[in-house]
Amino acid sequence: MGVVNVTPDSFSDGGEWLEPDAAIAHGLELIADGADIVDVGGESTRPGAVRVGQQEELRRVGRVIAGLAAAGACVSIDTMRAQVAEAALQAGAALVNDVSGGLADPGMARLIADAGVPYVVMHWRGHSRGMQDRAAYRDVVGEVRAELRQQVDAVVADGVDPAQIIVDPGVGFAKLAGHNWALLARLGEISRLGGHGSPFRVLVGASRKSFLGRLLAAQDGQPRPFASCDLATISVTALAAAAGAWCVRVHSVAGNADAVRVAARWRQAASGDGSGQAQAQAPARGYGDQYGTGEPG
Ligand code: PMM
Repeated sequence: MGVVNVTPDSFSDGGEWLEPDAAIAHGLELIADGADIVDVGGESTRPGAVRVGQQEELRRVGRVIAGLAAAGACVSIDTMRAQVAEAALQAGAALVNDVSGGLADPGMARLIADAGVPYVVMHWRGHSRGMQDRAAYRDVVGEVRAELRQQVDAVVADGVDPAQIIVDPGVGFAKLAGHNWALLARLGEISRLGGHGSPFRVLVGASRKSFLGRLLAAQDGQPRPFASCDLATISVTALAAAAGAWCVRVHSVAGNADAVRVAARWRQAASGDGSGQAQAQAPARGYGDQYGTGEPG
């Protein structure tokens, strides 16, 4: 999944794709680089971000989604608002990526239930402003699993088909670096929340996030700038994909698409392909099928 943030203030690409034609061209570039899905967002969720108004969010994403969908791209809308998701689906989006996992807008689950589209439910403890104050856990994997399960239960109770749900541990959302690493290292447990036909497909959004820059800090302690964290992102992608993640959300696609293909071949070999002859499968498309559907990842 390649990212197009149509925002002035996103962490790594804020301001770059505010102009619709530039955003559309960038989305098509991500597809050409190997993305199966382009995730379009009009509201930054970086720690401390202030919310954007609904009309402005709609204005930012509308033309971009319509342009990408018309060009044949599989588009996801990154929004917490049901009305933005609805307009995006009308404009041609095929998937809704809700970082609040149904908690920010009580109308979201009903919309998803009616639309019958894939729905990303991310672990979330509240809006970006003040979010890091909530990064307190005694057992981060256990608590994230329990809270994510509650979010899933709530949207299913509102009519969402469990088979359409993709879960996401919410890397960097009310999490400190150690929390992120613990969740990444135990992705299999995130997929197995119990109930509703679990295991769920898992999406991971670690791309260029600050815990990578902090890991790779210089000797003087200066975190590595996000623009130099793409190789670290690719490493996370390889490990997450090898662990069975369905999808990774990334800003720069080419190296990550290669990593997904390597991981797919790795998994194939691990699952008993003893021939030693098979080639790595050509397309990244359709990868990530551990949890069942064969939809694009
Ligand atoms: N992270 C960001 C935005 N949307 N969606 C999902 N499902 N998971 C994430 O981890 C996620 C997301 C923030 O990243 P950016 O502003 O750097 O693109």
